[in-house]
Amino acid sequence: MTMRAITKVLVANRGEIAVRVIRACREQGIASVAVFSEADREALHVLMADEAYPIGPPPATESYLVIDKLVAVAKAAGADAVHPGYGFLAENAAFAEACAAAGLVFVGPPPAAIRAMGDKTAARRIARELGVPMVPGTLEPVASDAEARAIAREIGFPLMIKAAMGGGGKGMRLVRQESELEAALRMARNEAGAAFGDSAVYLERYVAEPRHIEVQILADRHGTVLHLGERECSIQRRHQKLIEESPSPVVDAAMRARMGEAACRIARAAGYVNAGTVEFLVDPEKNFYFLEVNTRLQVEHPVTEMVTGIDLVREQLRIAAEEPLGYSQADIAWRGAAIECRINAEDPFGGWLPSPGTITGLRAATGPWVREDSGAYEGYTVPRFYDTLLAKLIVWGADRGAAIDRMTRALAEYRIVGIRTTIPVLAQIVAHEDFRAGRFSTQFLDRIMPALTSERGRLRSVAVIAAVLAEYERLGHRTLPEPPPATQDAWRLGHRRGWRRA
Ligand code: MV4
Repeated sequence: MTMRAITKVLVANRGEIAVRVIRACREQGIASVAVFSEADREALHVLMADEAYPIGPPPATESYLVIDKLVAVAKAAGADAVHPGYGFLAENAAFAEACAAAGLVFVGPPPAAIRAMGDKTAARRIARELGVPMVPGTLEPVASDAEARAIAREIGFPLMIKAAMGGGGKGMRLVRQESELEAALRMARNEAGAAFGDSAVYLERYVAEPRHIEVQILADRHGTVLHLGERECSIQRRHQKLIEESPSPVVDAAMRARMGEAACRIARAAGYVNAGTVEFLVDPEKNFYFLEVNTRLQVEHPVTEMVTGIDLVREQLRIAAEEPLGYSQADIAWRGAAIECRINAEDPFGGWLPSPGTITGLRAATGPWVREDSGAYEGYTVPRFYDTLLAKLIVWGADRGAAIDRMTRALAEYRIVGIRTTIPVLAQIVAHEDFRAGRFSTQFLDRIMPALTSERGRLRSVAVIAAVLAEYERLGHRTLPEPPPATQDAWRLGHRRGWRRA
């Protein structure tokens, strides 16, 4: 049945996703090869892989992004396939081609599909052809300011200018009125040129207060294309997602079927193979609009795995080996609810600045229906050269309320000492009544952040008062008869200094 045997995979990535791929390989009896920069000698993926090879200096442009080095290591190590993870070269058609040219199976879509979906206007033309709902706007990049002005008048204001080769919010501009158009076009073109080496931009009508909901698809080499339902990804800050979940609190079975069918039709028309994601905006009236296709495994893939029971990395490897999926849409069932929190090495109360450094204490949350996908361990030093994502905490519950309760418990258990992380702000978001009610859009975090920061200020004041009282007591004066009981804190040990709350 297997037409391209995969026995050894080079993992062209680092951090938690490299660990995730190595684990899937090990479960399939596939050997794994890690690569690492000089900053990643002690990284977890290096410790976990069967073999590991150095690929150069810390900057990714001199290591994880150098196609020739990765292909050379794969060949030298005797790998027969390459998994790109997400980020770095995952959506680089030239990398997929270089792998193929070297006789390596690229664990991802065909280069032509990567290239086609990289151009957002090409993806829009496919969606238009299929009659998939889409935000009104241009199907080609705008050629001139004069053309842009004429089209903008048809679309109406406010509107969005987007980079044709962009994605993830880079090179994007909101234009509220015609007088702003020219300057915004210039800025968007400059930004797009600098970021993507292509200054082409297109126009779309602005959708206010949207939700970001995406559909996971799987496609094999034998014509089976199916969807695994949606992920709700609206809880984000500056296009960095913080919390994702599946199912979305606003999507019912009928809407899931319609969005899933639209996603599968786009995948088929694009000649898509392997795992992919079709992004939609959803307006407050629950109308969905096609946005773009991500031709990679996503950070938030675990929530889909938790509700469908399907191991997406295993399926990616089987598809790459030219095996048929072996099941159909009717076999996909969704059970319960899953939530993922991204734990980043950032200080949410200090301007969200990166917080690299040594993790002197680490106790991850565990227990029933709790999953942790991490690249960290106690004693590990988080390098300053890469994305700040340290770990993902994923929980499952029989329903959304149970999943929220479980995430609340898991976040209270999680301890990271030595560096700042996003854990406290994640706990506050999960505790928010609007989050529990499912009442939020992509604007949610910007709206509630000031309150979160002042909460921190209040806790700081409490901590200062407590410190003063403790000192008063140490000097022999009586204050409180008993220490106050732990509330949110799931640990009551407190014997080791390092485990006490900061
Ligand atoms: C939009 C939009 C409103 N109207 N397009 C941002 C990332 C990129 N993939 C698409 N994005 C948006 N496109 C139209 N026509 C609002 C956003 C947007 C957004 C989308 C998803 C998640 C978070 C977001 C935050 C701000 C704006």
